[in-house]
Amino acid sequence: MITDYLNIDDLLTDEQKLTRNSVRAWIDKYVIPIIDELNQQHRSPIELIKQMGELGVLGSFIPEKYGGSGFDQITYGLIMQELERGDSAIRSAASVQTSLVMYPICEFGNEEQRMKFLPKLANGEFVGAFGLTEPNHGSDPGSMETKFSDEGDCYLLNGSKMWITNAPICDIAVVWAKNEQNKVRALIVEKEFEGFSRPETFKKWSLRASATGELVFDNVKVPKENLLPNISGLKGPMMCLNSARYGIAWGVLGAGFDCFNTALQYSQERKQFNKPIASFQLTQKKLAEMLTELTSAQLMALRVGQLKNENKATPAQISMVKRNNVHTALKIARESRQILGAMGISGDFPIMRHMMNLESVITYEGTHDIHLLISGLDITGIPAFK
Ligand code: TGC
Ligand code: FAD
Repeated sequence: MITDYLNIDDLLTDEQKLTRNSVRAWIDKYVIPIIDELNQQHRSPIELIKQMGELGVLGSFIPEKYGGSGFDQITYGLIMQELERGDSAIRSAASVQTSLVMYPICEFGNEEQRMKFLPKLANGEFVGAFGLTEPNHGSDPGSMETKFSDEGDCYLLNGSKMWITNAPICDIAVVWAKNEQNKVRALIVEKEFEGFSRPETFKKWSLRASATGELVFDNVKVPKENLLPNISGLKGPMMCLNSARYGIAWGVLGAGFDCFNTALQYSQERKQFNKPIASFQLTQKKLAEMLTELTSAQLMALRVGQLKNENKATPAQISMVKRNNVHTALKIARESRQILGAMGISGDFPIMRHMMNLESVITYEGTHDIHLLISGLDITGIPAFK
């Protein structure tokens, strides 16, 4: 098994390695044995989310006084890498909870909101969701139609969100909606609020172990204390996305290395024409290129992690690493599947499952092309979105 060709471990602290190894062991013990079956059954493992709370991987960079683990950004990345080696659905659940629900409450909320919600999100008692995408607005969230009005004693919320991770199982959702002044704000919507429903989206061929759904708001009365006071404008959800996109850049390394190592081992054992298929130059070319690309992706993730720890990572740098690393992992999943021949499509190996998951990962948190345009804007100074 090769996971560290350039001795990147030498650049990590003992605490970072210890945390990574404990998440690795948890994935081996509790996720790997059941993950194919969960995917075959299209079942999301809420019990694993609770266990992740106990393990301390929900809110890993949130301060300890709110129930988080207070880890640095590289540790957060390493955790995401190990979770996604298990399955993108497991990483997704932790990404959403940490970067898209706990982070905005911590960063944009007041102290009462932090104390009320963060400890329960950290220990897995509460599951959170993040509502930005709508049926008519995905890449262009600034045109969202979901809106709320001030009714004096509460806000009245109307609209809907689509393709929302954890929607059917969430206890609370951080929902981005426009107020009467057309400003994007965030409301915490709790599952028992009247008029709030969360239908599940079925028939997915990707992220089958993740509960995806809609958030529908039909005249939902939201108490005024559930508005996040310290953020206004589209930069709010975008700041959350910076954190989640960064985590994805690490996460997909886990899926990519799992595919690579499965293909490596299979190619050493499988014989055709009386020789292991690993002895053919064409197979070696595939393996050598895969490891080179994965190692480059690892270094990019590490460098952006260092910049994030220093509060210097720019949104465009994060877009570049998200785009590059997801694309790399997806290419590696496809190449690895080829190496296994027919066995590559079997649930006895993880490759096809990772490949199907990565088809979502390359679309959510900003599509492959949207991230290219973000890089294009950063390089040229000219926006090409509109
Ligand atoms: P634009 O005019 O460029 O920006 C509006 C305001 O936002 C600010 N901003 C950012 N701030 C911080 N970080 C960023 N990355 C930012 N990007 C933009 C910007 O400075 C501006 O601020 P201000 O103060 O001047 O108003 O906005 P635009 O309408 O032209 O859109 C730009 C675009 C296309 C880049 C952006 O909207 C985009 O990235 N679209 C992709 C949407 C997306 O990523 N959606 C993800 C939904 S959540 C999800 O997928 C979760 S999956 C979870 C899982 O299961 O793991
Ligand atoms: P569209 O925006 O309609 O894009 C369709 C195509 O057009 C893409 O190829 C895109 O690159 C291209 N395109 C769009 N605009 C341009 C342009 N200006 N120039 C060139 N090409 C362009 N969202 C949430 O808010 N919360 C979640 O928890 C969440 N979880 C998700 C889970 C899953 C499994 C999936 C699949 C999605 C999830 N999403 C979530 C939604 C996700 O963020 C969106 O799907 C994504 O942002 C793209 O939006 P869209 O699907 O509407 O595609």
